[in-house]
Amino acid sequence: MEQYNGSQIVVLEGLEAVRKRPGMYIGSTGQRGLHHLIWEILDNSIDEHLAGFCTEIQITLKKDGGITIQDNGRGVPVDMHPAKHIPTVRVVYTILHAGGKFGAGAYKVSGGLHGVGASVVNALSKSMIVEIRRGGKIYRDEYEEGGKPVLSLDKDGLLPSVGNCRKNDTGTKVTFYPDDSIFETVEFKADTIKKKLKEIAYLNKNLKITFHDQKTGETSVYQEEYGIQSFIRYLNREADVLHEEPIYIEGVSGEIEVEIAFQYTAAFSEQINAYCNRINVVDGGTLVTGFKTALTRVMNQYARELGVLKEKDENFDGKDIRNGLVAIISIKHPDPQFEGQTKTKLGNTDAKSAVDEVFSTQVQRYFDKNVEVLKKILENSAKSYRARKAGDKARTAALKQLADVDTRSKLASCSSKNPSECEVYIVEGDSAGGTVKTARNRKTQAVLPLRGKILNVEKATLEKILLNNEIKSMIASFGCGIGEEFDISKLRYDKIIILTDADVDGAHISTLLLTFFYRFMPELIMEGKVYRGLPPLYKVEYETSEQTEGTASKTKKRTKKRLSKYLFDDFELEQFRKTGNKILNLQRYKGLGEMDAEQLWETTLDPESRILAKVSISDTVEADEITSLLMSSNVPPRREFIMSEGKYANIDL
Ligand code: 0RA
Repeated sequence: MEQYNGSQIVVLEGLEAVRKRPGMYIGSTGQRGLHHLIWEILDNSIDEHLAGFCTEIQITLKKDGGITIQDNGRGVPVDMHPAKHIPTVRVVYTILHAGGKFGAGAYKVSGGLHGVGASVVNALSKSMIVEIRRGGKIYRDEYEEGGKPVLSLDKDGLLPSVGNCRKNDTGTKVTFYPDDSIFETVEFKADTIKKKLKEIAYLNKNLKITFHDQKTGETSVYQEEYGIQSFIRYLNREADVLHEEPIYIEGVSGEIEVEIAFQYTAAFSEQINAYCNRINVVDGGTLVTGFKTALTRVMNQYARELGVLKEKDENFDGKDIRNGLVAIISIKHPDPQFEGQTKTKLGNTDAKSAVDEVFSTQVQRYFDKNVEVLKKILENSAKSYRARKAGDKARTAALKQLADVDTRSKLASCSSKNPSECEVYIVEGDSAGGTVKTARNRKTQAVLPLRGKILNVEKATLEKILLNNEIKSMIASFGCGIGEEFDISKLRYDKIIILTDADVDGAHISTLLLTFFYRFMPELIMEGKVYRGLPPLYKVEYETSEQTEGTASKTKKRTKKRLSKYLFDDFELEQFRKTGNKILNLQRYKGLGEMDAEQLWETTLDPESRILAKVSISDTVEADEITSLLMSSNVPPRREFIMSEGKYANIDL
């Protein structure tokens, strides 16, 4: 007993430290930190799944604000902990840094980033209840006010069993209530949880995850028989794929397990998402290098064998081979080293060789059986290779031509040469361009009219892209180059403002432009240089009822003034109709061209009164998804996006 009391005091001091500085352990005390608590507890159950003992996890969002995470693993051990002299379960939930790592070798693989342990969750909870089924018995332990044990132990210092169950009915059930004196909010968001569970299901093949929300009565089940293969299908659901089935590869090298799924699309881009122990290593690292090296080597070998590359040809560049590729790499590593400022890059050198070895041996097995798929991919690489070769020529040609008359003449430049005060309006159509030229402030506002639709860069080769007149004009007028030669410090303008009509076509043109920027000059968007101008849809001329009432009947005609107002969408018009003002004239602008110079200045150009929407990229994976959604030849979803997109001022590409 002496022993027990002594260690318990140290334990509570540890948990108290967590309560004093929660941010150090879970990042924040806002929404993010709050949900981090769930991921912590969930991680323990997933670790049990990775160890091969858990097939099902249930998450219940309770009516009373608590949350329960239940698994059918082996159940946390309840025996006497040899070093701490309290039941092991209490060690797991009350001693800092005990989770997962205790009992050396208990887990081969553990999520290294979240791994602050279940005791941190307990420390930040008003109440936690753990129920364990193990060896035909049910055990319970309860904690209050940041991890203080509630129940007494028996004479042997163990938890008494509270009931019986079938011997093979094992598992762990944890319920906790976050402490509202620590968190800014203690309301869990079902959508946040569901999004995470979906990703977990993709990364843990066959694991069945059930989510139940007691508040709405809703139940969702997440289970992916094909794991990351289904993830690829999901990412490519709107893309033009080159082969129907995603290619799936798995294998083990030493202690490292490797899984890769990939599929080629017609898009002019590559996307590789990497995970180590289910943690998204957004900055890649050794596992990505291993994959790229192996892919380039294997595909060049095949290209030679099949005669796609002739003896005199140079090898394909890695970029040629990855053109159109969408891939997920997921490895399990016993001792991951996460590097970089944000710990999102894998550093283990053995991960590189493991991925290389597994990928190259397994992918050859696949291609030997699926020669048609191999040929399609090689043909795609060859296309990119030729485009690149032609692109080099085209680039030189394009750069030369940029100095030539035609392209530059379309740009009506501004007189100031100070980029911090200059803006360029990219305007749809020559006629609107003409009006903008008249209306603008010549000192600071340049105008670049575009003729018709710009090229869909997602569908075109680099060669075509660089020969496209509209694109050449843009590159020339921005002054900062393109692709690898891009240099934002040379940008001639502080703002690039896209000005299109307020209709479906206008929205389409602006998304084509945004795709071009996103693919070839992404820094423009990331640095917040790109905006959309929002021209009004209506001009209403009216007289206020107030005025009419307050005017003597004789003088009425003379004092009655026509007022006018610009309305930006149908909603504003509806609101205006409710004011009861008498509408004398309502004009709907079908395009920018219908506005005269003065109107255009007031509504769209004057920095004092115009409305601009800044374009931003909040999440690259999402942006890639949206871009391929917008650019695919699958029309219905594209239309839907554009139509709703047009209404909002915030464009999160
Ligand atoms: C270590 C050893 C054993 C089980 C667990 C940890 C375990 C922990 C958690 C946390 C949530 N669910 C869990 N499931 C299992 C069992 C070792 C054995 O039975 O030999």
